[in-house]
Amino acid sequence: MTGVTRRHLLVGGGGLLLAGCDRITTSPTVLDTLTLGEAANRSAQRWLIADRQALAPEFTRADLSPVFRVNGSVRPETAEYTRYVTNGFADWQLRVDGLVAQPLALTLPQLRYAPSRTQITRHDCVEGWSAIGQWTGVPLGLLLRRAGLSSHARYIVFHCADTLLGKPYYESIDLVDAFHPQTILAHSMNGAPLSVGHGAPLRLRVERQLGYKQAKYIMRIEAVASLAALYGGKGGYWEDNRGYQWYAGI
Ligand SMILES: Nc1nc2c(c(=O)[nH]1)N[C@H]1C(S)=C(S)[C@@H](COP(=O)(O)O)O[C@H]1N2
Ligand SMILES: [Mo]
Repeated sequence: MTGVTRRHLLVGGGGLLLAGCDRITTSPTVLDTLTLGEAANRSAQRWLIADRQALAPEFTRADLSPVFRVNGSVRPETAEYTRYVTNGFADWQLRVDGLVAQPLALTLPQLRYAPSRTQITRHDCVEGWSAIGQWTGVPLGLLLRRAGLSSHARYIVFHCADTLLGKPYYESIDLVDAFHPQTILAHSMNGAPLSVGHGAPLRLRVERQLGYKQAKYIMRIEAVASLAALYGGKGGYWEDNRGYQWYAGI
């Protein structure tokens, strides 16, 4: 896919709006007919979009935390997941479906050999701890483009292998975060395959958000137009059950 199409996907209508905004605010005749409120709204929107696309800070190997806590689920307890662990995820496949032209089923070797990004970032958990780790994985945007994301899709949902207090763990992000350059499906941490504790075989890194959005044990990725029909309807396990914010930006 070309850079132009990618950019279009990244900024969507926002890019068009910003172009129009520049023209409008430099034209005195049009400025006269605008209320102050409308101009202020456009300006605020410009800053909001720019802010969502900014990169999270990246660190060096010297900054890696000697201990990176394992938190939440440490090992999904289903028979299916136990079988995956026993055979080294040889028959595991990531499904990508929902509002896509071409649903995908990808093996771990396919994901490992796909183009990848490595980043050293700080993970911030709402419970009050942070840790710096190195993550390697496939940019989510790349997979979504390969699957032919529909123009009706608004959210990307991550279905996980584990349950907490009997409820399935899931999370979701919007397309700005899905196509953010640091949003990857990590298969490796600190240069080694992801451990079970940290979410083997695949976990999300969405670096502009808090720890609970970093879904571990991803089994299926679903593109949807609305979050309302999924589980509690609020877009994630913590959002449904604990009232956490859906957008956990940092
Ligand atoms: N599937 C799944 N993903 C999850 C969790 C979980 O319990 N299950 N916990 C979340 C929380 S609250 C945090 S802080 C991080 C912890 O990641 P870590 O175990 O690699 O430190 O994973 C997040 N992703
Ligand atoms: Mo967390």
